Amino acid sequence: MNMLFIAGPAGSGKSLLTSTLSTWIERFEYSVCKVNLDPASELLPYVPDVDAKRYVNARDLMIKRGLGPNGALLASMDELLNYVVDIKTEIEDCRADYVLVDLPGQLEVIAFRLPGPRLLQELAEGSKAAVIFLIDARLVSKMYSAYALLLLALSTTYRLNLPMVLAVNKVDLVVDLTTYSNKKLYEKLYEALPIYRLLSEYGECPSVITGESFLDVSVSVQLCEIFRQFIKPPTPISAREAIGLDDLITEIENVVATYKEG
Ligand SMILES: Nc1nc2c(ncn2[C@@H]2O[C@H](COP(=O)(O)OP(=O)(O)OP(=O)(O)O)[C@@H](O)[C@H]2O)c(=O)[nH]1
Ligand SMILES: [Mg+2]
Repeated sequence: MNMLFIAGPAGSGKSLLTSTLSTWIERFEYSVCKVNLDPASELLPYVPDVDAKRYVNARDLMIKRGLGPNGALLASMDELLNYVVDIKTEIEDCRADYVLVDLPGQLEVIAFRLPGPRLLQELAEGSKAAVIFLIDARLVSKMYSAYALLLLALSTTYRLNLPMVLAVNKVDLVVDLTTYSNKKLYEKLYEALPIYRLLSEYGECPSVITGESFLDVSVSVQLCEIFRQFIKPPTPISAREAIGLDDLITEIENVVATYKEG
């Protein structure tokens, strides 16, 4: 069983990817279990096989405990930990080749507080697991925002302690996909999105950030070198147009195969 946690900032396309990727995987005769782990989700673009909202509903907690939306989500994740065995049993009962876990968009509750990483670790135990970290293509159209999102992705990996595949989603919004071919797409993205210049091996780090305004150029150069050591250029995808999903699965298979538990 491959357990893929779909993470990323709010609105990056996690739920739509859960839907599109499951349809795409099923076409290859593999079975998929779709898990909604967002207790605050309202409308989902797929029918979950396992739904955290059956156990904990953030909206109900808001009303019952007089909490605001953020506090209710934090409280929901604490509550969910009490049901981790039930959720895991439901997932195992799916007996699926792939489990796609759609996570809440508030990265704070997933990665930066105690219950999130614990919940994911317990669900992942015994499976081959990886995190797909989605970045909205429109948010990395400037070099400084590419830095910020890569730092966020790296810190999320450290907190979750799971292998990660980085994907830039919504590429349909930044490049014209009508003449789509893999090579052309990468060329266009290299021009359109600085994150590809930053992470590709063409051009040394100092030349890549020339002309950009940074708080500290030497730190930025060092960070660029660190990024290149740990992060491959992200897989470009469009959850809406079902583009790049074959490359995404290949990347996932690669990181899962090289990952050693513990
Ligand atoms: N054009 C385009 N729109 C997309 C793509 N992926 C997602 N969207 C849209 O982006 C919006 C947010 O998508 P969701 O799937 O709800 O994003 P999410 O990450 O699950 O959002 P939260 O759970 O609220 O954090 C929706 O309007 C989607 O239709 C894409 O590849 N291309
Ligand atoms: Mg969602």
